Amino acid sequence: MSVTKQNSTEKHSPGKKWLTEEQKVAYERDGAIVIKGVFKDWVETLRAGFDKVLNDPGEHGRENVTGTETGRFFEDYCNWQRIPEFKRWIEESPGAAIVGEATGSERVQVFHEHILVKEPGTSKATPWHQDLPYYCVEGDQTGSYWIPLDPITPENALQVVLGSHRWPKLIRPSKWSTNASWYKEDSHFMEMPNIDCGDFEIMIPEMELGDALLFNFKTVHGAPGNQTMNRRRAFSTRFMGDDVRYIDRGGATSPPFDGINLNTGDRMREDWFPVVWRR
Ligand SMILES: O=C(O)CCC(=O)C(=O)O
Repeated sequence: MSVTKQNSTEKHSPGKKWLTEEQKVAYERDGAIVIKGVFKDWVETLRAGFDKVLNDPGEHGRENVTGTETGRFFEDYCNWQRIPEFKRWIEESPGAAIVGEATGSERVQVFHEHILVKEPGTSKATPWHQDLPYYCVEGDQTGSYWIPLDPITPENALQVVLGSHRWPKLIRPSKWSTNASWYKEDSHFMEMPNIDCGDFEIMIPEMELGDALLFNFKTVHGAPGNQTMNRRRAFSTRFMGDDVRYIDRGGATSPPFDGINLNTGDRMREDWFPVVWRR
């Protein structure tokens, strides 16, 4: 059986449940869960797509290591329509179905995918942040995957602050290099608390190849640099469930989605963000 057929069968298995009741409760309570082994057959496919983007970055490709810092921290996003491996993962893997289950949604749309690589010896950390304030969407029924494509250790894994998706206000988004405000008007956001003060429960997931960390767009997350001897590639995809709507944040978001032509409160347009799973 070809890999494509096998993966299609996986996604469309009628009635197949990917999550246990405990995992669904944990997703609601903690805003993040580790899903073990489900994406084993996809690691090679995603690595192939990842290499294509590295060799031919898109318009959003960005180097995060500058000046005297060491290593390389490169990221890029919104390439899935031109990278067949990513398109197949979005349309044929159980990823969208799992987000449907985790969020109790009737339908799931793809928002975008994202790649991140930290080469060995990269000092640059990923600062603690929430993704939602950077996005042109609002909603609670959301799911982002973080799928390592190289073996990871607690030294270079993504870390999440459990329960932070339920904080009463969104955190002020900022430019990672300078901490300058992302938007001109941001008085309605709150400042990031000191996550390392000991008051917060931080999950540092233990993951193997084929595992995924699934987290809510509001869950605070961050990662150290990569001081190991191995590359650390991570592939991510952001999916949107039933209650997700467009919001005009008063400035360019990340990703920017120029020309989206929606008003606050509109459903996300299906020609740009296709429905990839229905219950
Ligand atoms: O891989 C990282 O260091 C950061 C990942 C991240 O922030 C994300 O996927 O939203």
